[in-house]
Amino acid sequence: MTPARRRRRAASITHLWAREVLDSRGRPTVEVDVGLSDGSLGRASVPSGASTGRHESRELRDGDETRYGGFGVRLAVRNVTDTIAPAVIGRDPFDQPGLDRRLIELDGTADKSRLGANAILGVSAAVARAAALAEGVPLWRYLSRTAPALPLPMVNVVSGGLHATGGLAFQDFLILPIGAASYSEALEVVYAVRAAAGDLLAERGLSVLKADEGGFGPALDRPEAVLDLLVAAIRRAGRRPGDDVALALDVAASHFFEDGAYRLPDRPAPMPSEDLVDRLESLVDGYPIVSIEDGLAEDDWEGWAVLTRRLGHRVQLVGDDLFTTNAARLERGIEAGAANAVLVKMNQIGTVTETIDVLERARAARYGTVVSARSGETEDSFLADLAVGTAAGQIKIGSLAQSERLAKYNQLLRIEEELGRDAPFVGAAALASASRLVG
Ligand code: 2PG
Ligand code: MG
Repeated sequence: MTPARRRRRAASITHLWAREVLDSRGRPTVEVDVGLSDGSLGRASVPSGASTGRHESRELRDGDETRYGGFGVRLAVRNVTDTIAPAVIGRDPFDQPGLDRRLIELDGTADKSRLGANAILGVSAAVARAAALAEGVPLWRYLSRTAPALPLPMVNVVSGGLHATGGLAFQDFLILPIGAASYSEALEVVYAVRAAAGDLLAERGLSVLKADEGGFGPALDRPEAVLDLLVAAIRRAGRRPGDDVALALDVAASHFFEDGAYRLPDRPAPMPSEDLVDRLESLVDGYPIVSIEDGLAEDDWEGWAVLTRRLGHRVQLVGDDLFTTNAARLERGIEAGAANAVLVKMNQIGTVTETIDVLERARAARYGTVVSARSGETEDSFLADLAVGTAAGQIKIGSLAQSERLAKYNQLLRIEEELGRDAPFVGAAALASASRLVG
């Protein structure tokens, strides 16, 4: 049953508070509480990336090495309580665009570095939660401007790059349960494949210790070795690679791009973009890969256009560091024919409204959309509601492990229940929304 929207009662923001809490890496992050005149209370906490793009909005860190290695966020917390609170108390909580415009104006910088994107997003998201409560509707419904739908999960099984220490240059090796008919069935499939991958690693004497997002971080150095492992795991789980379960990569190529070339540990010489595209093409030829994120670096626009011409008709090409959930960068990509999908992370841009605008622009341009968590997360499950409310189609949360990831997977289970037996599930169709895959 879809809960009906209730008539909005007038309410105003009466209370705004922030505190330092810890994220899944044990580092401080900002948590914000918002109180409304009708008694509704909204709370939100902010995630944090490790493989951050250069063009992301800035999170404000104290830099005081005597506390949490400089990662403290007391300055950002103070910006909420001392600067943002006086400017937003008294405002209408239902006017999210107006609130977010005010926050942007108050900060006054292009990258939200004065008040901190962490301070700003905490307020923006907490107000949305409070407003949903005041309206008496679930958050996904409050955020929705379209028919809601449960997303296809894109789930990390093996990690490399900056998220693990095993020696893999590519960051995420993911599975997509494309044969599943519902979100909950998708989770069952993921569980089985992930368990089989763990067994295969253990049988080979490789580490099953968890990386930052709960995936395995084995000492393998070639992407082919991981992809072989995943294909074997899919088969061992009794599923068909490419039909029931497909593969995806987050290459996170910005992090091995130096002085105009790509440097991979298993290649002696630095490579130009074209060589990395060749390498990716051979992986697409050899494995059931349906999606590649950040196949090239964040400012390699020409390379991205080549990559998209070469592979965009065969696989989803997702811009993460390339777009940083930034409307202007997405616009440039649409014009240049770079990528055919966008990764959407609220803290890359810093407000709820700007995030939803990017999702809507991508949809209008027939780019695929993947709502994503960060490698540093909290128990906040906002992004699960965001993915459903905007019918984003795909969600990337990390592995099926660790409470900060499960908070989101579990919230999607609750929403599936709320939506009822015929809960709309985007499934494999999500991949076809990347325009160049269709034509
Ligand atoms: C990414 C994310 C999530 P991080 O690159 O897509 O996997 O990582 O949060 O470290 O940027
Ligand atoms: Mg990424």
